[in-house]
Amino acid sequence: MSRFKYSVGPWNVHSGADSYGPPVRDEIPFEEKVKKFKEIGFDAVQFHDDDAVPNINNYTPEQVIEEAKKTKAILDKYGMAAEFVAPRLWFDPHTKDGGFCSNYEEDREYAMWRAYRSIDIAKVLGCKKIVLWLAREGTLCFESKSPVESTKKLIDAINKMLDYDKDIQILIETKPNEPVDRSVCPTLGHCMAISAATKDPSRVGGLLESAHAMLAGLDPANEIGFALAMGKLWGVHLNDQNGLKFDQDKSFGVENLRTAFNQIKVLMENGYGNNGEYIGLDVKVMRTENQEGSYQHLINSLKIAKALEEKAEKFDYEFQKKCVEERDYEKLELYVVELLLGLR
Ligand code: GLO
Ligand code: MG
Repeated sequence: MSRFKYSVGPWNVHSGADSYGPPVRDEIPFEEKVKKFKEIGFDAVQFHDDDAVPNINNYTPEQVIEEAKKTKAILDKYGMAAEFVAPRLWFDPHTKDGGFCSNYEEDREYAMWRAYRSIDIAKVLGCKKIVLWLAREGTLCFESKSPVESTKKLIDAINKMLDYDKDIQILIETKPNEPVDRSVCPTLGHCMAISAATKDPSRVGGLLESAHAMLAGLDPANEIGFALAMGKLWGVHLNDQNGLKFDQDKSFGVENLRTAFNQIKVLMENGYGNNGEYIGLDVKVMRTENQEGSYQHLINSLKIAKALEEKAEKFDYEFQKKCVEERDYEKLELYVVELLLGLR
């Protein structure tokens, strides 16, 4: 029995198209995904605004709310909650040079329209969390934008969201690069500084994705610990990554087992989940997988995460204390590896 509740987004089951090739699997309808997520053992679904309301641009704000109710009915049918809504500010032509920090006022207004609609949708789906993965907020060409102005524009956009609704919480999902070269808000440290600069820091926190931390050259378990110390870790996207490459979204724990263990361990030690937080798994199946394998990465990631929960339960804190007293960290390190190898 897991102590955590787990969540997943519809984009985590996809047809396999990438920058280098077309789809290799069939698209699966949203409702079928929700049904399967439930069967696999998930408790909640994560949304982009246009996952909840496809073709969102075609609707008035009132119509968006009506459309969102259809999605809510599907969640209710399968007993699934909604964890968050994230405006997808990287697909639409208006956002090709960023949303909130775009150089063009019209595009910034469009980004705010999507942010407000995301808040409206969250209300209908029964959640308070708005996630900002700031995909294109940054530069491809450094001199095209001022890093000072971009940071201020981001704070301004968050302030407007906080004003729009008094209940919502904003979670910045930090990432250092991709698709931009240099991101405005690359790490949770930056996120905390942005939070402090907004009009209501108590409603602005972070979401840590393992792979994004690794792309910034950081240990995700440490990033998790930092945000927990600030009382601002309100979401996680656990996954894995083989070094400094493109964002791989590999199954949790398959490349870096020890830091995967430590991510779970730090979450457990600090009561993550006690305020209703979910462990989100932002993983993608390999392109080589066939149609039947469409959910295999989710099944595997859940299995690994739960196995690591058990390992963390077994962690011998007395032994750890003794090693620290003796300052014998070699002994402690061997202990951890033996625990993970099943030798303990
Ligand atoms: C990509 C991000 C992306 C977000 C999602 C929700 O690198 O991890 O998958 O998590 O859009 O904000
Ligand atoms: Mg993510």
